[in-house]
Amino acid sequence: MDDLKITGLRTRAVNVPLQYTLKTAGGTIATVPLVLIDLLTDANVTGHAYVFTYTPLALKPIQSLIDELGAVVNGLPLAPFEIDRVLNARFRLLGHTGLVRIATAGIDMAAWDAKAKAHRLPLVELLGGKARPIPAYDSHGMDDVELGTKRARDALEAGFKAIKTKAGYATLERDLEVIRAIKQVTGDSVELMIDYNQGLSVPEARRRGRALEAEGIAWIEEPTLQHDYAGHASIREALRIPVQIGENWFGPEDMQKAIDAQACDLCMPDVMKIGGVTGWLKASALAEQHGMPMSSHIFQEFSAHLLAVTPTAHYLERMDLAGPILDPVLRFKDGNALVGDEPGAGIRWREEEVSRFLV
Ligand code: SMN
Ligand code: MG
Repeated sequence: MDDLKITGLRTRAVNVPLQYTLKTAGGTIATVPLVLIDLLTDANVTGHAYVFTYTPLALKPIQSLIDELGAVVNGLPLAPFEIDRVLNARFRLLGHTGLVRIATAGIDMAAWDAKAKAHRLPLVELLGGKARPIPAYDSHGMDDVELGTKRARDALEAGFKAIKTKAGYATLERDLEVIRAIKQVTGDSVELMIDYNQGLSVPEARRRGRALEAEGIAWIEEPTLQHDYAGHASIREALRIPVQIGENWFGPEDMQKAIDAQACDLCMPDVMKIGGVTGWLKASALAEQHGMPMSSHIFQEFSAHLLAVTPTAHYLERMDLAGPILDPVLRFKDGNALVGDEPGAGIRWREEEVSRFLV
């Protein structure tokens, strides 16, 4: 079992439709460009993972990077920390960030999935944990009043106890109008989070944030430019609402810089940008040492396993970006995410749908 090796790698690029166009203050996502990874091994199991390229423009370059890395990982032991060491060294000079980090993270996730399958364990158990229901929030876009309130009602009906919506409309008054309309639907027993997707200047974030203080908001997310940790620290200083960031951290090294700058109360690394499962495990140790509640960002299938072994686990973000091409292994019940007991991370391609959306 211990001398398992990687024997090959295959990628496919797809562009998957969305039920609702995802509007954010930082730009709109109309379709979901994904690179699907199949990592072949000599254990008669194939590891599956996908990476999300945000824009179709980056789909082919990222696919091509992953394909090139196939030659680097071919023959390596199916040991993600070993692969991590090799790939970190390989990109010391270029920099292990951006598209490169996305590519290596995809391989890391597929390797963990394959290893869990080889041991016939759900990923959470391979990591030494035990599956448990993870509180999940339903994540929405900048949907305005009509769609925003409809989605809030649908989420409550589906059993969610927490919802996130996006703001950053042209004026504070418009933000308040939409937020109050949604709050009217959710009432006070459901947590409501607000995501600004980097849309505000620092002073405007302080101004809007103060106005939101009376609305009972659970967190304010990325109020200003993601790399401006000092700016986030000054917003945090001015507000009673917890500041949430992390989806744009490339590697635990970015998280460390944000912690040093005291930029946030809460964190939500993205399992892809943080460096895959291996990167997440390093990040979760940092969160624990700083007493920082840690949520996930998209990638709900892997994240449900990972949050179960995260000491300061907070919320799983339910945003079903890959839903159309996946079998629904991950389930949601009474506002919780439940991983099944099948081996791996719960990524199973619906091949017919994959063919339909192939690029
Ligand atoms: C987000 C998710 C997916 C694409 C773009 C932005 C986001 C979130 O900021 O937190 O859900
Ligand atoms: Mg966000």
